[in-house]
Amino acid sequence: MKVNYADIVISAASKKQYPKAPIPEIALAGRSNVGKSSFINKMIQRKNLARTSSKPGKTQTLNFYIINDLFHFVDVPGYGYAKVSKKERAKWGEMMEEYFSEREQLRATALIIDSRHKPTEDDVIMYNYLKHFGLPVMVIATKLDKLKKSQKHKQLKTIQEVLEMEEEDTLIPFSSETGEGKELAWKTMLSHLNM
Ligand SMILES: Nc1nc2c(ncn2[C@@H]2O[C@H](COP(=O)(O)OP(=O)(O)O)[C@@H](O)[C@H]2O)c(=O)[nH]1
Ligand SMILES: [Mg+2]
Repeated sequence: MKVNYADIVISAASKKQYPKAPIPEIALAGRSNVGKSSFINKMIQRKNLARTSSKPGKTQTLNFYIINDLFHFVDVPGYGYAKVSKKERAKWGEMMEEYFSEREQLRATALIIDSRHKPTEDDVIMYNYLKHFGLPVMVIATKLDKLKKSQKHKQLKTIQEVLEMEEEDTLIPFSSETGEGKELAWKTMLSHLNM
């Protein structure tokens, strides 16, 4: 996929602000700091359109990106950051529910997981949460460049097993550093978008 055009549409704090254009969407979920923004930047070949930050738990907005005027990437706020107040946590939950339960043009999700570790309890909860909305989930096992070649197979198998991934869902080994997995990620996304 050649990306000729990509831009941020809006950082939305509530439903009222979601883009109205009825174009299909792919949402990206994952733990804070797991590499969501880096994934977007790598996929669209832009160094810093999606902001990568060292301050986890900061963004409490849904960031909508338009790609080639064809579809949206939606960067959903990360989870699992310890230093978040109860109030903020509740607000995050409401944002998730508001988006995932009602967004009609949402076609699939990408759940970004750190390939170096066993999925966390929060990762498992998020996978099941997305499945409960009937969504296809692409599991992106990122930071693969940080694994030794000999560890890759075992780690990928662990991810698949711990999440109890369903047949329809694709596990995609990925690295935002090297670009490994980019083609499979595009192929899978475009099929979910019917493109
Ligand atoms: N080595 C390596 N580092 C990565 C990769 N993806 C993300 N990072 C780093 O992980 C940190 C968090 O990335 P970011 O995209 O901001 O995570 P987000 O909070 O999920 O959006 C940054 O320092 C990135 O440079 C990857 O595939 N390989
Ligand atoms: Mg980010």
